[in-house]
Amino acid sequence: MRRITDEQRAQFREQGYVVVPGVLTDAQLAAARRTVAAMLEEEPPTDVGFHFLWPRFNGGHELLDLYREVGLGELAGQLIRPDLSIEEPDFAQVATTIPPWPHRPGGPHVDGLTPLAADGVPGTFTMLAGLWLTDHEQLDRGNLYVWPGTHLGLGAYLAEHGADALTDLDAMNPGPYPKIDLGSPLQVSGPAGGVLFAHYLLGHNIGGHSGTADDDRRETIYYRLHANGHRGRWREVVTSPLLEFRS
Ligand SMILES: O=C(O)CCC(=O)C(=O)O
Ligand SMILES: [Fe+2]
Repeated sequence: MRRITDEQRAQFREQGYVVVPGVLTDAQLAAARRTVAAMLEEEPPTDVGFHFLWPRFNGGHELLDLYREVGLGELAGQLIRPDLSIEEPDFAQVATTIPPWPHRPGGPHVDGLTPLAADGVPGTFTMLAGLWLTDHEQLDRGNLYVWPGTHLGLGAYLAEHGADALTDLDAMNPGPYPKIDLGSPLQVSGPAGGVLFAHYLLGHNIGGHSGTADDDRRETIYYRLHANGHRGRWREVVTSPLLEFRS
């Protein structure tokens, strides 16, 4: 079982994200790539650019088996308070980017708002976990853009305006993300087999892929993770962004 270091926990708290390298073994990586290839055969991309699949687990799925084998819940659990645990997810996102797709995001977004659920409750969660099935060592290979520290800025904005301001899509247009001081974005990078953990409130967006048609597509498997009890305290969590996290 990999351990998250104090430095990695501090980076997550301050910057809103951390990359933990070497989480998948070569065998797990190869098996996950075969699973994704089979899923993409069923629903192939029709063009360059991003292509997402949203498999639901319904109690059993190869991507749920992968989550369990990798110990992703336990690993993410080392970022949150010891009295909390990570609930098993019931769906994943297979995120691929087919080159060549020159693209730079104009700004960040926050997940779970477009569309809003019928009850108007935003689809908040504790953190995003992204398993990198392809190399992210070079930039512009489909690497995610993040705006470091914006989890704290968005939390402060919501503390001032009230948690329900998260659903004010006019004020959050175009992201959805409010007009707070964003600083400069960066592309997250590292070798295949690593995991990116990102705070729910962290501003982020999909990046371009400047490879040629002969280059590998980018492949990431995202799981949206909730600490137990998250849905009952989402208003507190989004106005106090480190509430669920371990120091
Ligand atoms: O393409 C990615 O890596 C991220 C996509 C994303 O942010 C989303 O689907 O919410
Ligand atoms: Fe997103």
